[in-house]
Amino acid sequence: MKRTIGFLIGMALMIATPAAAHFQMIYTPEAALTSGGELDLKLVFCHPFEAGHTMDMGKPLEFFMVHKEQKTDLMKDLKPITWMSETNSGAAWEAKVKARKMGDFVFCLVPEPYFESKEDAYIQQITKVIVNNAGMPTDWDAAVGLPAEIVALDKPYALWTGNVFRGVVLGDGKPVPNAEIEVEYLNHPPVPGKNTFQKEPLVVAPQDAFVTMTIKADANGQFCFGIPKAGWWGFAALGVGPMDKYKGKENSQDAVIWVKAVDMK
Ligand SMILES: [Cu+2]
Repeated sequence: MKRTIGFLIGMALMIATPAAAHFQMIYTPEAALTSGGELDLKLVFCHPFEAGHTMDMGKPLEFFMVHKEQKTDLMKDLKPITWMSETNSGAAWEAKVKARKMGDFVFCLVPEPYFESKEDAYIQQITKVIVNNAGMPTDWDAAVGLPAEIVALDKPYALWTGNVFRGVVLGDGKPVPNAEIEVEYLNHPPVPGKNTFQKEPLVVAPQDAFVTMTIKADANGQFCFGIPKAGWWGFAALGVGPMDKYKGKENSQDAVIWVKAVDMK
C-alpha cells in the first residue's frame, strides 16, 4: 500500500498526542461461564479502543481472586508475555486460573505504578474484573477493600446490550463525589490464543470524544452508563486512591472495572 506524506504526518501526530486513555486490562473472553474451567487471563496496559501503544508493565504488586469472601493469591501463577499492539509491543502478564466452583470470582490487580514520561507522573490503575460460574451470585457487589475501587451496583457479567451499568467509586473505602470516570470500549478484542488484538475495529468513532468517553459520578460517588454495544467496557475513575505520590512524583491511583454486555438474541 502506497502511503502519502499526509498520511505519515497524520500518523506521527497521532503517536505524539494520543487521544485515547491508558487502561489496565484483565482480559478473559467470557464473563459468564456455564460450566467453569480454566481461565486464560491476560494482563495488559493498553489503549483498548484504538489498540494503539501498549505500555510496559512491571511485575504486579498484587494479583489475587476473591471467591465466597476467600482471598487466593495468584502471584505465583503470573507469567511474563509480550503483547503486540497495532503500533508496538509491550511487557504484559498472563495467568491460567481454575474457576470450577459455582459463584463469582473477583480478580484484582494492583500494578506497579507506570511512569508516564509525557506527564512526568506515575499512573497506577487498580483493576477488577468479575467472572461468574453457573449464575449463582456470591461476591460481585462487595467491596474488596482496594485503595481505589469501583463497586458494581449491577452484575457486571449479566448485562444485556442496552442495560445500564452503575457503580460507586471508592477511594480509601469512601465514596468519591464527582469522580471523573473514563469509559472505553474494547474495540479490537484479543485474538484467541494469541497475545495481540484483532486488527479490524468493531466500531468507528466519529470524533475523539467518542474514543475515550468521560462521565462524572454524582455527589455520592455513583455513576451510571447505558451500554450501547455488546462486548467489554472499561471504566477508570481517575486519581481516586490515596497514594498520590510515588518516588517523589505525582501518582494517579485509579480504580478500573471491566464489564461485559451481550446481545439479546
Ligand atoms: Cu498510553
